Amino acid sequence: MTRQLETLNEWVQATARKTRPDRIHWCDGSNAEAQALTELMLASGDLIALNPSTHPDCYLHRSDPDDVARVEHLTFICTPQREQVGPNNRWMSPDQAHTKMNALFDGCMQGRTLYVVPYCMGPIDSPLSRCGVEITDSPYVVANMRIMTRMGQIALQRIEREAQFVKGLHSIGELNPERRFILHFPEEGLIQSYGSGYGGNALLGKKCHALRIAAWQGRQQGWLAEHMLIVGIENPQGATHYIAAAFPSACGKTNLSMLIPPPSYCRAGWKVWTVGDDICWMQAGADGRLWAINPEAGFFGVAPGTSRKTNLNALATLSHDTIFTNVGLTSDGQPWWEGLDKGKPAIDWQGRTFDPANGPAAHPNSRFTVRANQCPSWSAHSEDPQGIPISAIVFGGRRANLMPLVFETRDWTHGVLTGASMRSETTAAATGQVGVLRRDPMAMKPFCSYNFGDYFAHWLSFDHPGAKLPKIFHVNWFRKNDQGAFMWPGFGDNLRILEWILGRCEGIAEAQETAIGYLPRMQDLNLDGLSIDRTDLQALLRINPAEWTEELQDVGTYLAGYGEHLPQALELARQQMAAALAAEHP
Ligand code: SAT
Ligand code: MN
Repeated sequence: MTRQLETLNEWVQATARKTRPDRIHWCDGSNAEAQALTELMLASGDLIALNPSTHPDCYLHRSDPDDVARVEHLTFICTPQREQVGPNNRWMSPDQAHTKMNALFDGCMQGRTLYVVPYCMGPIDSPLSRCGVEITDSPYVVANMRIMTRMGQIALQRIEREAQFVKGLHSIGELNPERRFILHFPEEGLIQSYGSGYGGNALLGKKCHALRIAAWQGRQQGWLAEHMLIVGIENPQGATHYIAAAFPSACGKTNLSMLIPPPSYCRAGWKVWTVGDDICWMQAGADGRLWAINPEAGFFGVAPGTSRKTNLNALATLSHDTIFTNVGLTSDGQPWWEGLDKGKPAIDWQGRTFDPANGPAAHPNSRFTVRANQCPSWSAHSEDPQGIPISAIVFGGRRANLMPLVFETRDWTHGVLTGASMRSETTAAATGQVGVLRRDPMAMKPFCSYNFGDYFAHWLSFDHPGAKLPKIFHVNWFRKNDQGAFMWPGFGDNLRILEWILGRCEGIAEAQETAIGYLPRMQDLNLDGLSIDRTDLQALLRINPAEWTEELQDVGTYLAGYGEHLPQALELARQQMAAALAAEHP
C-alpha cells in the first residue's frame, strides 16, 4: 500500500474505533454498488420509487422536517485565532471544537455502516481539481455524492498519486437540531459535520470543501473558489465566450446557467452552454486570463419554480436518474412542486395528504440531484483539464429596488468593490427568516471561511501587470415596480443582458457613463420580440442619485467593520464613486 493510502486507511480505522460502526464499506463508484445502495434505501424507506414510466430511475427522499436547509448559525470555522475568520464567520477554537465533536461522534455509528467515499472535485485529470474523502453513515449522502462528484475508484487512484486530500467526517447522528454542528478546520484540511443529512450540511464535497476549505487554500495558493455558475454563450458567428456569475443560493443560478434563448435569438443562431450552476474555481493561466473549472459533476438545484417556461433544460435533465428531496407527489407518483405547470399535488413533502392549510406541497428549499451531463445544454468543454477562459464576471443579488438591471464597473478594483457591496434578500436555502435584505459579498457570506477583508485583498491581488482580467458587471433581475410586480421578465430574456455584457468585453456595445459605472441605454440593448413596459425598462436603466448616495454611505459603514483587514483601495474607490455622484447630482 502506498503512503497516501496508508494515511487514509489509518484515518478510516481511527474513525471507526471512535464511531464504532457495524460495517465499513469502501465505495468504488460502480453501477452495481449504486444499485445495491438504492435497494437498501428502498427497503429502509429512505427512498421512494417514483412513477417508472414518466420518471425512470427517479426516487424521492424525505428529510426530517427539522433538517431541510443549511444552518448558518451552527456552521463554524475553527482556527487558532478568531481574527483569521473575521466578523463574517462563527469561530470556535480547534481544541474546543475537537472536544465537542469527539463527544458527539463517540459510538454514533453503532448499528450502521461506515461508508468511505473518495471523491474528486473537478475533471479527474485536471491540475485545477482537488480530492477529498468523506466518511459518512448516510447511504443517501453516498448516493448524492456519487452524482455530485467524480466518486469511487477513479478518485482513489488520484488520491494515491497526490500529496494530499481533504478529510470530511459526517454522521447524521440523531438528526437533532440541538446536536448539530458543521465545523471546518482549514489548517488541518478537515471537515466535521454532525446531526444533519441535508445538502450543504452533509454533502461535504460541496459547500464545505469546494467553497469553505477551497477558499482558504485558494488564498494560500493564488486561486479563487467562488459561489458562481459558469455559462458559455455561443454567438451566431460560432464563437463561445464564458461568463462566471455569483448569486446567493436560490436566486436563479441554475436557471441562468441553462438559459434557453428567446425565439429571435434562436433564429439568429445563439446557443447557450452550461458548464456549472453553483461553484467555480478560477486561476490565472500562462496567457494572463482567468481559467475556470466547475468542481462539481452534478446539480443540486432548487425544485420550486422550475417549469417549462423558466427552465425547460432542467426539466429535461431531471426526467430520469434523479433523486428528489422534499418535493410533493401527484396521485400517480410523479414529483410535484409549486410552479410546475403540469399535474397537481396529492401528497406533500412530509408524506401527508396535500392540504393547502399545511403550506406548500413541496418544501420551498426542496431539491433535485442529477448528473450534469444529462442536461441538454451541457458543455462538451466542461471536462477540459485546463478549464475554460472567463470573459466576464457578473455579480447579482435579489433586490426589489435601487440596483439597475445591469452596469459595468470601471475597472477591477471598482468591480471588487461592487462585489464586496452586494446585498440580497435571504432565501429558503438557509434556515431563518426569508426576504431579509443583508450584505452578501460576492454571494460568499455563508461560504468565505476567512476574514472578508483579507478575501477582498486576495481578489485585488489578481490585478497585476500582465493580467488579462475579465470585466466585472452587476445585474439585478429582481427589481419590483410600485405595484410589487417584477419589472424584468428574466429567464431566457436575460440573454439580452448577457449579449450586451459580452459586447462590452469585445468593445462593440455602447453605454453611457454614470457615477456608478457604465449603463446601457435602451438603444444599446437587443429588444427584438421583447414585451416589456417601456416605463419599467427606462426605470431599470436609470439610477437614483439620492438612494445611491445613501447606499454608498451604508457600504462605507459596512466595509469599515473589517477594520485593518479592509484594503485601503476599496475605501478609496468608494470615496471616488461618492464624489462622482455628488459632482453629477449636486
Ligand atoms: O444546500 S446547499 O448549500 O448545497 C445549496 C445552496 O444553498 O446553495
Ligand atoms: Mn449554492
